[in-house]
Amino acid sequence: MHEEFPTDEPAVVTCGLPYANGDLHVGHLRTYVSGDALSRALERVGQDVAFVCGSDMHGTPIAVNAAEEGVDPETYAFEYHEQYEETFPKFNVEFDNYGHTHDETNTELTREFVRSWIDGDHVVEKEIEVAWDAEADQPLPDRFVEGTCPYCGEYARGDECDEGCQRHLEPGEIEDPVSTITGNPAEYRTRPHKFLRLADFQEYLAGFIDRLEGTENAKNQPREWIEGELQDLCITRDMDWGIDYPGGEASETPREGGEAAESEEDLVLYVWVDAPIEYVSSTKQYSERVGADQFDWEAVWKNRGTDEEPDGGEIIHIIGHDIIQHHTVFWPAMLRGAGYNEPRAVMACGFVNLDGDAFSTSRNRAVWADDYVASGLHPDLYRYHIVTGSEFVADVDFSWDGLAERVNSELVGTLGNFCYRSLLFAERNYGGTPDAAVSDEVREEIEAAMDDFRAAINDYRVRGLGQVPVELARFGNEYIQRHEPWKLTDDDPEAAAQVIRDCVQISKALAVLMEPVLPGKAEELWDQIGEAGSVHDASLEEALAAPPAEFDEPEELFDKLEDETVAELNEQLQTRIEAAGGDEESESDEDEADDGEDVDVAPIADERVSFEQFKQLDLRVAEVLEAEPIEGADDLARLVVDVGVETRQIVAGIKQLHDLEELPGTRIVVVANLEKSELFGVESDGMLLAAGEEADLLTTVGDADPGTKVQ
Ligand code: B3M
Ligand code: ZN
Repeated sequence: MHEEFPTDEPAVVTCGLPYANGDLHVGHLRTYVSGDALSRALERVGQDVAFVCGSDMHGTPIAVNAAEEGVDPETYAFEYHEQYEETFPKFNVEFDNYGHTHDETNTELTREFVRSWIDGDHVVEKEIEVAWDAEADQPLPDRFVEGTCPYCGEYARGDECDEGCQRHLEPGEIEDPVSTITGNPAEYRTRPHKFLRLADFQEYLAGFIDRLEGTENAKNQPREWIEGELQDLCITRDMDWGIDYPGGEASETPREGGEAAESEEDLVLYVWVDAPIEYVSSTKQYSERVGADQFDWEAVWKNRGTDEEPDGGEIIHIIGHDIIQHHTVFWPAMLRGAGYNEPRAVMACGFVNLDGDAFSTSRNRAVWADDYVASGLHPDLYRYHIVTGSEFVADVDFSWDGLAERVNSELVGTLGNFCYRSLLFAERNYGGTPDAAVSDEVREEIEAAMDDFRAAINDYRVRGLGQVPVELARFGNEYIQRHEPWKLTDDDPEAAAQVIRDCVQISKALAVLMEPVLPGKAEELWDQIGEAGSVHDASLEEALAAPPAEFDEPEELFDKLEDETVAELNEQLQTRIEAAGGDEESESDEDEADDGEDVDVAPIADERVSFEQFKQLDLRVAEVLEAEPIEGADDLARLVVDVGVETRQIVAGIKQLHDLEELPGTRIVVVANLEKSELFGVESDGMLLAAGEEADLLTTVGDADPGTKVQ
């Protein structure tokens, strides 16, 4: 349906807006680094692209924290906003525009959106029961109340069930509400509120979700919500902090029953109204700064075509997987209701763990952005570690040890090593690039890497962007080893020159290919080859263009991360966690729920089974050959696996938990002698083993062949 990138239309890449609500840690930076890498990659292939974001200034997360600190929310939010603005570039995250939701552009545009919905008759007013704190004599919007999720029974706060089913919760929905202000059980009061009638967009959304590109979780998870009954979305809150509801004429019209409308002055818009609109506002600010002839925000966002043939650019949202519903249900409806274009893609990533466990900001169990900066390590090392550490949709682990391992083997050992040995040899023997033509083999290898790079963009695989250059460098090392040019310089100088010419070309290609994930290091390499200008302005095709004939002696691109450094960094982290150890219970910031805290571990079953009983299970290593979603089923996927003696079809509830396209080739463990069953009309002949709610697949550490018995 969508054309491949690069397209002729301008594109916008956005990242979920950080709440201006506390220090950033390296876990928070995952989406921003991913967005930065993707937008750089799009630029490399010639896509006109703007990378925009901004701070989320409103909402109860900020109001609650500001109140706790005894400052007004505006002062509080601005402090963090400024801090974020300074932090992102330290990780080479270079937004074209970084605004915030409280600025004039966003305030104006948000009001315009809401007025369009009112004009389009998509807004209704209703009296609803909202949680109320009698002692504090105030309403309890969103984070001011906590209780039980009515859908899954988990502990939930205000407007989202972030520790359970991740659903958005409407005001009044939370069960057994307790005020976070006084700790008292909340009461209910009736208040008038405004609602966006999402049901008006049901049919539209059903079509939208079929067109949507991006990651599997973002494309699949919303289906059940869209196909179910769409509740009206409450778009106002009883609060002071936020953008005022733009009642206008509507406020003067009497409501049903003839009674005059209550003043709308006290109502502000729900934070999830003005927050995504900042994506548009930030793009608009960018256009205003550089001029519409250079980047036209309206060409991306505004639909000037027809419903059948909409006209607009490519909108790509990068978010954490806890806010999929907001971006695939509410946001497209909001855009549609205001005559704006829909997102082309939503990419939802997993969380970041620290050394195998959740980050915990209240326990200071975190590597803060500032800690990383203070370590003196190059930002690109972090970028590479986080981008390639796992599939984008899966959780990824950050640890100093993990970082060192990846840096030392892949960046120092493979990428840096190849470039250094090639360029040093070239400079010493030829003063730069030897005069020879690139061999067919090497040209084809570079072309294949360029194809992989384009495919990674079009498949929304940010991880691939980091893997492609390292793979090419691996080839380079193998190539240089195979030809041993140092043995050829005397006996066959022409052959030696040819090999080194190839290696310099690979180095140049590497600079171009690594720019999205390793932009700082790519620039250094570009300089080393004697290239003028910035690799940031180079197109992907430059990978095959001739390098300069002369360059200076190179330096090592990456330094080994020494054991002592890693030990020191680990120790610092440990000391801090221990120092903060006392206040494990203190729950003061919104990240706590995102961070998940410790997992509840079920007690071990009392009843023992005999070894004989265990042996009745025929557990086998299997290799996934195919994996595809089962149409119409929310969670099920159909796998074809090789169990050594034969291939089997297995149905598993992993559709939303894994990127199915990535599974073929994975070794798993299956119960091979389970009774056959039928799920959703598809026969399942076996069962795969997976751990926990996230269905973490069991695999083998070594290379046991398919069919090997697990015992
Ligand atoms: N500020 C942060 C979150 O819920 C929230 C994102 C807004 S994106 C428009 O992850
Ligand atoms: Zn829930």
